[in-house]
Amino acid sequence: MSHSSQSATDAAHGIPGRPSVEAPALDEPTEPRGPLPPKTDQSGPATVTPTGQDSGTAAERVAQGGPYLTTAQGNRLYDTDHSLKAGPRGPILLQDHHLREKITHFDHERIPERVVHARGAAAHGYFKGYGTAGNITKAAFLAKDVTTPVFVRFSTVLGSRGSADTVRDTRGFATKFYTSEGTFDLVGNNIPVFFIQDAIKFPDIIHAGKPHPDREIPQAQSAHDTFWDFVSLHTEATHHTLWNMSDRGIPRSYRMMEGFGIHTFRLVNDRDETTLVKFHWKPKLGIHSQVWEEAQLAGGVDPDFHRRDLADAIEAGAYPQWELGVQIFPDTEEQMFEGIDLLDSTNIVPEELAPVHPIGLLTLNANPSNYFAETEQVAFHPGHLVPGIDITDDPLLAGRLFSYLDTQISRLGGPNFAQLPINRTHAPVNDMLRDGMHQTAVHQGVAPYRPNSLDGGCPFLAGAAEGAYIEVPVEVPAGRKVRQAPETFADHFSQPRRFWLSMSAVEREHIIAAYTFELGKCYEQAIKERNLLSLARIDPELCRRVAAGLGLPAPQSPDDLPAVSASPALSQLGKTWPLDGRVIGIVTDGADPAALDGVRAVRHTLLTSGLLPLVIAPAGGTLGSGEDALTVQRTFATARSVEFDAILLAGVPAPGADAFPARDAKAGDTTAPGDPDPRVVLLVSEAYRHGKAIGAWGGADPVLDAAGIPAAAPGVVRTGDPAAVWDDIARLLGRHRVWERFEVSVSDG
Ligand code: HDE
Repeated sequence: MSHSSQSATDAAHGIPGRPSVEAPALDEPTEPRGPLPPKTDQSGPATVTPTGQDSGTAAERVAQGGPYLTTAQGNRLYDTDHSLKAGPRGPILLQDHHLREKITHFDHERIPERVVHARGAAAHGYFKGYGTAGNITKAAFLAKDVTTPVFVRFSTVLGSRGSADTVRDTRGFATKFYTSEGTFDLVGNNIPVFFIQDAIKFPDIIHAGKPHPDREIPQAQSAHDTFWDFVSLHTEATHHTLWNMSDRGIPRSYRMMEGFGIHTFRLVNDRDETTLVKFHWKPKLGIHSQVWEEAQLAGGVDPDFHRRDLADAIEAGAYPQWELGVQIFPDTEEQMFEGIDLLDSTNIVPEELAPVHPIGLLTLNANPSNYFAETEQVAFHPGHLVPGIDITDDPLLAGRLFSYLDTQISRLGGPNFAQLPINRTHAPVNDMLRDGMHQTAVHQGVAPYRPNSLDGGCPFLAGAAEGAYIEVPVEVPAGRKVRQAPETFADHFSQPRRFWLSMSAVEREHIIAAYTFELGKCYEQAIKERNLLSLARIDPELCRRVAAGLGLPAPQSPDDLPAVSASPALSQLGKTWPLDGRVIGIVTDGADPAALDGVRAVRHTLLTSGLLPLVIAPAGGTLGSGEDALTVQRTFATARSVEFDAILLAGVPAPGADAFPARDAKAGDTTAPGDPDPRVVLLVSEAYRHGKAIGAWGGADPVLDAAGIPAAAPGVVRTGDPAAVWDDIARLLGRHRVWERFEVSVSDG
């Protein structure tokens, strides 16, 4: 509201004594208007359950409504920019309730961040069961043609809320299924094993991984002494750490990661037969990673890289999808499968031994409309189960069943967090939980206890026929009370060795480089040496190469390295994948109309194929004119290679220049007039180094030459025809990277 129209409004409202200050008119609305209609993604979880029960009104969810600004008590306000004072230059009056309410509320806007998994991004979606699990579970949401709303939160583990997305870390993959039988949370990770076998060690591993307590550095990193100290002294952490050091620790996108329930769960069908399972999420787009330098650059250039990627893809309609699958094992007394202890969460069962059976499809199709209300306040818990899904005695899972409820009480300020809109179940609630901090329900009746004779005996108890959750009455193994792990938990190296043997040569090179980097960041020599001892027990070549990088002698590997076979399913290479939502940078100087026609044509092809083309030019604005004008989306100043999965160089040299994109000489330049712009050369050389496909037409050779790219370099397509260039690039992109470009000297897997 401009000041001049403000005084007019004041006069109309009869507010005395407001001086009229002449100020330039601001481009703001001067008439109150109703709230904008809600965006399609603002509705949150459905408010009416499949059984017709109201799970919270839409009005409670969208707190702001109506044309006028009010206090929390609903008083309309005439000014929110000036405190109430004794004269314009006088002291502020304590009686200014609006000032105190506004500042007090602001003072308390932050809640404690999650102690782990603080940094996250989330989306709404739905899950459709295939009905293929009916034989092993009675869970209704897995039945054919049942659609269940979901909310999924992805996260890093170690970093604070404001840390970078692309750090080397495990990623959380937590799914809340709002089923008709109650909420089921599958609180998993993108790595199928965990650091520890018993929950009692969780505070220890997290203390070791978090920043050092004296200086609080490093943020969101495992490359420091305390982490590697822990890992070397707790060899059960070797397997998870190896996954972290592999490409799985630096995903390209949340959309391109697997998810795992990790623990073994027990399913029960309607004949009360039980089966043990491990849950897997398989991304439709395949499993892809960044390369380390790219991840580091993205951490600085765009710390929100994964958050942005997820939100942009959903907004563009490239809805990410995952298939839910289960590995199935007989529920035997010893709970072992092919010699693998199913209660030890540092183990996987190779898919070659137990295939993953698909049981449903997850689609994420809506971004949250309020980060705090949804992504921050969502509260997951592995104990949120539905009939048909039960737990096992995995000692890691047991501790989690305690921890998640406990942590929400301090994080969300009391025991009533289930009433927050994002946490509300879509099944009817009829509990006897009363009062407490932040109670928003107005419970009726006088007898919140059972049995009672005052409220007509209500509520009643359900049996199996009415869909009650009844724990599977499994035998509990008898034994002495001990603080002890079973003997089968003692093998910490055969599973890591299997992982190493399953990697392709280029993936092994990445693992070697990651260990060399992380251990190279440690100060204590003893910590490096102890970790080399662990590497020697995984593989002699891995140990020798890392030791060479650290400048330390490589310890001898034992003669009896575990005799395990590779699991080809663990490698990320060797397949081709859909390109939905991939980001393609098209660099042009916009000088030649024919070249722009090529850009338009390729852009159209990309858009209609579900990819995201971004036009990069020397300056912002538009290229060409009229209806065909192209909007510049990135400039040479704002574009950096890490944003793109492939680069296209489009155009011909600007008239009079002998190179593309030509650059005007400026004072202090080391480049000559007509040399390619160094920012474009950097873009291309980084993309090349990171194994990205590069296409060029119309005079881009000087850029490629300046970037040091050889004439016959793999994955660089130079022809005259833009459509042909794109066809080749699309084929290359299906393999994610031009793997041939990476130097490999390790032996092949
Ligand atoms: Fe968690 N974990 N965790 N965790 N975890 C939390 O709960 C904990 C573990 C996982 O997006 C906390 O609400 C213990 C395994 C995810 O909101 C806390 C142990 C797996 C998320 C907690 C584990 C996970 C969490 C912190 C060892 C993969 C983020 C905030 C026994 C299967 C969920 C919160 C979200 C969050 C405790 C181990 C996954 C403190 C004690 C194993 C994805 O309760």
